[in-house]
Amino acid sequence: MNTTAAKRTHNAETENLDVIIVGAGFAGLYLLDRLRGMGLSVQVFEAGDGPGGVWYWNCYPGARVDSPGPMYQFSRDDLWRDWKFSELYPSWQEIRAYFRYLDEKLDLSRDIRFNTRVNEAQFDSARNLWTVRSSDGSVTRARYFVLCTGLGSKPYIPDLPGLGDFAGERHHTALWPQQGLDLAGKRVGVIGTGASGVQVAQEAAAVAAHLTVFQRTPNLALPMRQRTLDDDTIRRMKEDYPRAYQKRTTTFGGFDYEFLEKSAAEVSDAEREATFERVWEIGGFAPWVGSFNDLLADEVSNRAAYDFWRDKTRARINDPAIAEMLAPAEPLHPYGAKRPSLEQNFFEIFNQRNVSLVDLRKSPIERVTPSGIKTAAGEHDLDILVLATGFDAVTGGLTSIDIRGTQGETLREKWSKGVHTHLGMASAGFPNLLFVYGPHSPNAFANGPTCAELQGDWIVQLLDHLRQRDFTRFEATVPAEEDWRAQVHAIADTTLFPRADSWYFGANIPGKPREMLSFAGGLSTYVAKCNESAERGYEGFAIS
Ligand code: NA7
Repeated sequence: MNTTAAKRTHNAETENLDVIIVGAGFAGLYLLDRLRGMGLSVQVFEAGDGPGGVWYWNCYPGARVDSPGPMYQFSRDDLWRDWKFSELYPSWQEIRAYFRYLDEKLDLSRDIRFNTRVNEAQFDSARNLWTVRSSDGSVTRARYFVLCTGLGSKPYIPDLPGLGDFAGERHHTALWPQQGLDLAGKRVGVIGTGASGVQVAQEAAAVAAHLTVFQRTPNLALPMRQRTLDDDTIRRMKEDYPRAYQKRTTTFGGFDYEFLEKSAAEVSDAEREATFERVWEIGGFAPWVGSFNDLLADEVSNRAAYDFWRDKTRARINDPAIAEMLAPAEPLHPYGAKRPSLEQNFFEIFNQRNVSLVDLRKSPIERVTPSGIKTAAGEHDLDILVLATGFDAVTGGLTSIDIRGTQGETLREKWSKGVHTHLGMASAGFPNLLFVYGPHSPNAFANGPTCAELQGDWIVQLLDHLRQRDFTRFEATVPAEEDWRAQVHAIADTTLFPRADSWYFGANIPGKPREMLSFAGGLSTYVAKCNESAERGYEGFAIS
């Protein structure tokens, strides 16, 4: 490997880098810092104008993370000692400030080319190098190509008839104007009630002349229990950070708590109810991945959790007809089988006179008109249309780059017949290519920074292993990826996840194969399997 700095001329050919990384979010920045620390030459390409990954793009009103701030950071103590988030669940503004802090502290930007989108990458088998072409016209070559594009980097905009005719402001949540957009006094429509729709609706309800929420599937949203953190609270919380950061590497979700060691089926009715109450009071994802260990696998236990959620939620909604739309008597899918959002006052906003809810299952959108949305039940006049319609999640960030391996086909073509990876980090036919937080890793079920660190550490070790032995090429084998795919699917089949149409299965994108995209066996189990492969000399990889 070339350990001296390579030439980095823009709009020119740059040879002999060790590593090209795409994406300057948690995963890309962690690897940049670690790989530079090994003495490797690294270039990061980032389409946004600053670091932060999703937090560069998602600047819509109310955008905030669903993980508690202490968990939503790197665990290195020189990076958390001086840093503080002022709220338990930080806003996009504070997360961006955290990324600026990381940038200054670790001097990251000098190796990041912002406003530059990677369009194409081609593997050169004769030289074991990737050639990467970017939107600024540059051509860059490196031995290793690492994609840190995150699970939500390709926004999904549904093909609604007349969408282009809308005369007002229309924005997808992840393509929100960087200068902001004032919703005050406006007639705002929000299509979609996932994490983004819930957050933007809460903000819009407070200031809009009228807010219309267009819901296709009710969100079984959980109480965020947001709170501001004063200095004293932060100081006390920090005393526990070392334990919490250690703990988060050993759990299912990469948080500092775990499923209970009990099933809902084995306890008395009174204990079950008391436990549901306790995790409800904790809030956040505790009622999802900190509750009974059979909730996501056993139908009866799952139904008990749904009924508890439904009754708590309905009690907050005045109009019984609206309550039935938001929290139906009979669930549309198992509890927790689609990702629950965290909400602050989402259900109460529907008690306001300036907020209305449209059930798209009963009255589908017929077309978007210049003045608003026409559904089967009537017309809704709007000044601003918010498309909170989600992402071509998990795979979209990878398949939207034209990545060509040794078989002549692109990654997109290969995965159009079903995603194949080994350990959720590499794919046969694409040597020296790695991805973090990608398909068949625990991404959807794991806290981002924890996953970035643990997968990042594994990648650092792999590249060090290759360097120590003067190897220049590794590649996942076909049998290994067939086996990993079978494991990912087999684990999913023991759960209730397949019973919902969710982005976990690609079911939100028309034409996308319906298959489990995430490893649902838990982050700690996943890391153990990755380490097992490493201990056996990177079993499942051909190395030369
Ligand atoms: P999500 O969670 O994918 O939510 C998208 C929402 O948009 C969801 O409610 C969809 O309804 C709805 N949707 C999508 N297409 C349509 C059409 N054509 N008509 C009506 N409604 C539609 O995306 P988010 O941005 O909220 O969150 C993504 C993740 O980012 C989040 O989970 C965190 O991990 C961070 P559906 O449920 O499919 O019926």
